[in-house]
Amino acid sequence: MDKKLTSADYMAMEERYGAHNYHSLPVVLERGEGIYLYGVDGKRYFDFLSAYSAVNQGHCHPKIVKALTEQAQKLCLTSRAFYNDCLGPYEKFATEFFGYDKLLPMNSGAEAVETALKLARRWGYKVKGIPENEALIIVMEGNFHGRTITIVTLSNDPESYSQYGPFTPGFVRVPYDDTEAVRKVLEEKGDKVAALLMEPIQGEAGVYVPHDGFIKECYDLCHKHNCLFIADEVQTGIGRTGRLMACDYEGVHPDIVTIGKALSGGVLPISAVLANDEIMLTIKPGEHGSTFGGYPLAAKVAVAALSVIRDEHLTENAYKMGLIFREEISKIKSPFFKFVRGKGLLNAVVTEPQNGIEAWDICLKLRDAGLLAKPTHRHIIRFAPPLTINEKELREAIGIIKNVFESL
Ligand code: IF1
Repeated sequence: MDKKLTSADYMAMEERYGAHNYHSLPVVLERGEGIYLYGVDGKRYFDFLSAYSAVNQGHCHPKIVKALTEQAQKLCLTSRAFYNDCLGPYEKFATEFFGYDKLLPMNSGAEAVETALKLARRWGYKVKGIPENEALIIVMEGNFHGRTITIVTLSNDPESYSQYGPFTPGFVRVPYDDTEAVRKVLEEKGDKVAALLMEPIQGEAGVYVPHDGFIKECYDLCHKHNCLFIADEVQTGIGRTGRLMACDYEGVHPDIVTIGKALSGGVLPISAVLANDEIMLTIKPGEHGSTFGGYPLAAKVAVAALSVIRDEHLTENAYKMGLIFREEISKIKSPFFKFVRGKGLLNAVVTEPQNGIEAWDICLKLRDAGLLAKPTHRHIIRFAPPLTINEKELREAIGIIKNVFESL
C-alpha cells in the first residue's frame, strides 16, 4: 500500500521534476466542486481566483463534465483536415451567442490573441491598403495578452519580456486609460494603423478599470481613422464583469474579440476569435490553423459552458454579487487595506504593505482561513470567485477576508 503523499511531497515533486516558471501559493489541491477547492489534507477552500476567470461556471460543472465525458467516448479529434458533426453546430451557436458572422477556433488565449493580430494585419493590407509589412497595431501599457514572443513584445512588464528578445516590430504602445494618447497616434500615423488592441479592464495589471467612456472613445477613434478595434475579453468576457462582455457596459461591439478561459468552464483549453466576414475572410484556407483548434471535444464542451452561463443567469448574478462584494469589502478597517476596485466578480484589493507584511503574506493567512486568492504585482490581491456563488456563500467569504485584514 503506497503511503499517502503529503502536501510537502507534492510540492517537492514539482520542485524536482517541473520547470520553475511559477511561484505557486503553497497549497495542494485534489478536488474542485462549484465554488470550493479541496486540499489533499481534506481542507475546504473558497476559490477566489477561479483559475484566473476560467472557472466562471464553478469547478467540474456537471453539465460541462457530462458534455466532455459523452463526447470523449465518441470522437475527440479529427483535425480540420476533415469535417465533423460538432464544429459547425458550435460555430453557429457561438456566433449567435456573441453576435458575429464567424468564429475562428483556437486553444489558448495567447493563440486567440496571436490570431487576432494576424487578422488585423491581413485586413490592414488586403482591405485598408496599408503597404505590406508596414502595418502598426496600437497596444496599451500595463497589458497582458499572453506569453508568446510577439505578445510579450507588447508588454512593458520586464517579468514578461526581459531576455526574450529580439522582439516583433509593428506595435505602438500608449498609456492605458489615456484617450488623448490614442488620438495623437492615430492623427500622426493612422494611415498605417491596422488596429488597436486592449483589455476592457486590465486583469493582470491589478483589475485596472478605465474611466467610463474610455472603451467607446477608443472604438470611435479607431473607426474615425479606418482601423479595427480589438477587445481581448479572454479574462473579462463570458459574464465575469457582470455583463456578457465587458465592452457591453459601453455598448461597444468590437470588430474583433478574443475569448478563452471560461469558454470551457475550466475543463479544457478552448479559445476563439470572433469577427464579421470582411475581416474573417481575409484569411483563406491553409493560411492559419491549429491541430486541436475547434476539435469535437472542445466544440461540445464550449456549447455546454456557454449554455450554463445563459441558463443559470451567471452574468446577472456576477453583477449583483459584485455590488455586495465591493460595498462590504470597502468597509474593512485595516492599515493594510487601501481600496477595492472592479466590476461584477472581477475585483481586486490594493493593499498597503507594512511591518514587512505584503499581499503574499495576507494570501497565506487567507489560505489558512479557508480562502484561496493570489497577489498580482506584489501589492494587489485579485478576488474572483466562480459566478455561481450565492449571497450567503459570498457573505461568508467576505467575513473571512475582513477578519484576516482586521487581524493583521
Ligand atoms: C499566466 C491573469 C495573467 C489574459 C488575457 C490573454 C491571456 C490571458 C486578458 C492568455 C491569460 C492568465 C495567464 C496566466 C495568469 C493569467 C493572468 F491576468 F489572468 F491573471 F498572466 F495576466 N488575454 N491570463 O488574462 O491566455 O494563453 O493563458 O490561455 O500566464 O501566468 P492563455
